[in-house]
Amino acid sequence: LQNYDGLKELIKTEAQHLGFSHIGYCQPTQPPGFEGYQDWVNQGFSAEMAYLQRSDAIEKRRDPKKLLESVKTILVLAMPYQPSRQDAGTLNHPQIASYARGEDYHLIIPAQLEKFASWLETQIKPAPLECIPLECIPLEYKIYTDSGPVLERSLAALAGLGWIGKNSCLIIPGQGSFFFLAEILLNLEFTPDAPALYDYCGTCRRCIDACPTRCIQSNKTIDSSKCISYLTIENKKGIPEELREKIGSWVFGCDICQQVCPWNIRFSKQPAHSFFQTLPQIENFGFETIQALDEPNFKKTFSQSPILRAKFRGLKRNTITAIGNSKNSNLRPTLRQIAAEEEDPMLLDHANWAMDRLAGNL
Ligand code: B12
Ligand code: SF4
Ligand code: SF4
Repeated sequence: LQNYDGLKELIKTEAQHLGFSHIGYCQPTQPPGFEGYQDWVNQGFSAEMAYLQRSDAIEKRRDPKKLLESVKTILVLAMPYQPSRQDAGTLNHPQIASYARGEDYHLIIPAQLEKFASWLETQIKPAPLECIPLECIPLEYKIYTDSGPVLERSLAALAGLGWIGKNSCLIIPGQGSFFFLAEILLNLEFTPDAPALYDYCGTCRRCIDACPTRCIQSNKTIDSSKCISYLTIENKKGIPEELREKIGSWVFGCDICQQVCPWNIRFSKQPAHSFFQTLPQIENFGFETIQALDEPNFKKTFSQSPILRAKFRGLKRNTITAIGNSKNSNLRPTLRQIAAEEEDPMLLDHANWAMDRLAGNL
């Protein structure tokens, strides 16, 4: 079978040109973290994210050939985004996770991956006269970025990109963890990279100690049911009362366990590409903005933003909670008005809680 290692340098240059800072190759075998993943799901740590629990999808995570039968190599790519400059501890402004401050990566990265695949096709296509029938296989590929049953962090470690930190994020030496992962499954043979067997967390446990809800477990996994990122994005119900205070001012996602990481403090740098520039509607989002929004307005305002995933109801719930935590008594009239007009029992419950908290009763 033909090996395409001769293209590796060109591939690296093209990937960088498209915004990917790092790239690694691995074989489509069972990812090293698969058994850990199964345990994690079985112990209920995936909370109510049903897409992580479906047995057919679990089987696809185990065996990438179930995603693309002809796969020979998985290319794992990292695309950096801009870490937010906001002060992590601030209570007087709603906080939005860095990854969600720019245009939605689910819109940007697939387009870049498709461009990459088209380019690769031109590189492997032999000139018509050189074509020996058996070797002239057309390119087959599948692309993923947070969009399918793929164990992205495990594959990235297997492809040598970096190590899994105690906060469960993949960390690239000299780069940190503020990046997205993406994969291209290819029917082309490449020599795999050496897996990242190092672990530079050492005795550090800053992320574990800084996590407001103490949801980072000792085996580099998260109890999602307590993670602010889960509670403010994926969770469609009310935020459990005992956790509302811990949410602080986070209204979408949470960066704390990455912000305190020495590998981010020391190394995270401005990405070369500016895909994820903060959108004006994110920059301008204040506590009171929520009052001026309704469902259609929300959809229009955040049509290009990852925030759409929380839905209007989720963003409103989170913002009400954050107002409750703000210690800003000037926001009482805002809460009072929300409570007076609110018909949704879940949101009304949060508004009443927030009024009590702002009044210093909780
Ligand atoms: C579900 C999910 C969540 C859940 C659960 C998170 C979690 N830690 O499990 C919630 C909603 C909480 C979440 C939050 C966030 N997420 Co998320 N999430 C995912 C998703 C869809 C699946 C993750 C998963 O399967 N978790 C279950 C655990 C058990 O699996 P795992 O995290 O892959 O961990 C494996 C490795 O640790 C491996 N392992 C452990 N030790 C070792 C050692 C070696 C040598 C090897 C090879 C492997 C290995 O075993 C584990 C099991 O397989 C992935 C995309 C994907 N398809 O993979 C994005 C993803 C992990 N999320 C991402 C991001 C950016 C975030 C947030 C930063 C967003 C935010 N700011 O709010 C936070 C970070 C929270 C945190 N500390 O993890 C990025 C992470 C990039 C990175 N640098 O790691 C991903 C990869 C999306 C992407 N394509 O970029 N997320
Ligand atoms: S994202 Fe926030 S809540 Fe979740 S593990 Fe990290 S610090 Fe804890
Ligand atoms: S804060 Fe420390 S323990 Fe946590 S991921 Fe970073 S280096 Fe590892």
